Amino acid sequence: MPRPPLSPDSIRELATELGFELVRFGPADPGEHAGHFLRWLEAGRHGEMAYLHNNRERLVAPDRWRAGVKSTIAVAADYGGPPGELPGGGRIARYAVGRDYHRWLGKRVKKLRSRLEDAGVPRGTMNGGTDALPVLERALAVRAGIGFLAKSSMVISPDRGPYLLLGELLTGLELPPDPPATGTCGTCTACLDACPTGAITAPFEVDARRCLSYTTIEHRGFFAPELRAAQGDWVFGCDICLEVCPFTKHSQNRTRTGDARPQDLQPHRVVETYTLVDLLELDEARYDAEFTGTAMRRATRSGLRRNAAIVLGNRGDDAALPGLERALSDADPVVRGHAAWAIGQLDRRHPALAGALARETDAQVRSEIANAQADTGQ
Ligand code: B12
Ligand code: SF4
Ligand code: SF4
Repeated sequence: MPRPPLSPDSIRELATELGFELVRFGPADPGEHAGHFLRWLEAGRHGEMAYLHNNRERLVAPDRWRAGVKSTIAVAADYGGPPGELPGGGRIARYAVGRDYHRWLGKRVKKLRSRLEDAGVPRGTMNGGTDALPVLERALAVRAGIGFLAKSSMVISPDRGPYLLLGELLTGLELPPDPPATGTCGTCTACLDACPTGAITAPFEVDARRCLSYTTIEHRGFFAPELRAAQGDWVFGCDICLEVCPFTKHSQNRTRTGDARPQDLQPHRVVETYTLVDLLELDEARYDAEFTGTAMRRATRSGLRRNAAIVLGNRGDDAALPGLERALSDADPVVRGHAAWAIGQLDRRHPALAGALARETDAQVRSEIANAQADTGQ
């Protein structure tokens, strides 16, 4: 059995020096979490995230794609902080406010790997990343004792709370497993009660198709009108089930603002400067030049513009009408359709809707315009 060239304590120290708030050792397989994941897929709760279904065999058994893997070095970064808000309104989930975590956290995990290699762990025997490997990161983190599995399906650290980004290094080293984290949800149901879409269908069960983090980020194209109103002010992702959680007070970055925050967590320029109308009118060149390096890029330009239209409709501010009217002539049918919905929320008799219907040729957009004009009793 290969033994670590470094003691487990020195591995922990190295990882802590690199800035990880939590470092724990556990098995390199998801154990009993695998069955739950497979049932979740079978129920179709992954929606259009086909990569989860296509990679299911690798996800539930890392030794199928990495022979000899024995342990996980599970790491977590506490990213809690003030709400992410665009100037003039429109909310961004906290994890996406700063630099893209795939970059800064991913780089940190790679650094840990190269430090361990420098210390004698054979090169090429470890795989690491954050949201980059075909693994169930929450399962590995729970099994390593980073946190407990909460009713919101988040991994919550009793010491740091729910605002944790997870990463891991899978290794062939035998590392002594850490004990499970203490803490449970107890009788609390705050996240189930607060979720605006009912996406937490039961404790520990999230139907991704209803989660705003899915509809605003992963879902392409049009989405169900009843979920648009529930989106409220959220332009990208949603933090409600974390915000209402009593464990949130344990996040040690929660109250740090401005320069007191770690640099990677400081708001990206686009979050500080873009208004909802700027986002609605985002062109390809600015999207490429200004959104590179943000997690928001994942939603695609069309998705960000669609989300901005929905939030403008939800905010009910007539000042958004000129921008929404321009969007009725946009080249992207998804933007046209959601702009029509938003105008309908503000004023269903608005003449721009009739004008748009007269020239519109796309069947789905035509139906959006007709629905926007319909008397819904508002
Ligand atoms: C797909 C995905 C999503 C989907 C689906 C989320 C979901 N709850 O299923 C969507 C797009 C909705 C999403 C949303 C968010 N996500 Co996400 N997402 C993922 C991803 C890529 C895969 C997760 C997955 O496989 N889901 C399927 C479900 C079934 O598995 P699971 O979420 O791991 O949940 C476990 C439990 O359900 C458990 N389980 C449930 N019941 C029971 C019962 C028993 C007895 C047992 C043993 C286990 C068990 O089994 C599962 C496996 O452990 C991971 C990265 C990764 N590769 O793991 C990030 C990840 C889970 N997401 C993350 C984050 C931060 C978020 C958001 C907070 C982002 C935001 N603010 O907008 C929200 C949170 C919403 C929520 N309440 O879950 C973090 C979670 C960190 C943490 N502390 O838990 C991850 C780990 C990314 C990372 N590297 O940090 N996400
Ligand atoms: S992220 Fe928002 S929509 Fe998704 S489960 Fe949590 S509260 Fe519900
Ligand atoms: S809000 Fe309550 S039920 Fe939900 S995750 Fe936090 S402690 Fe658990």
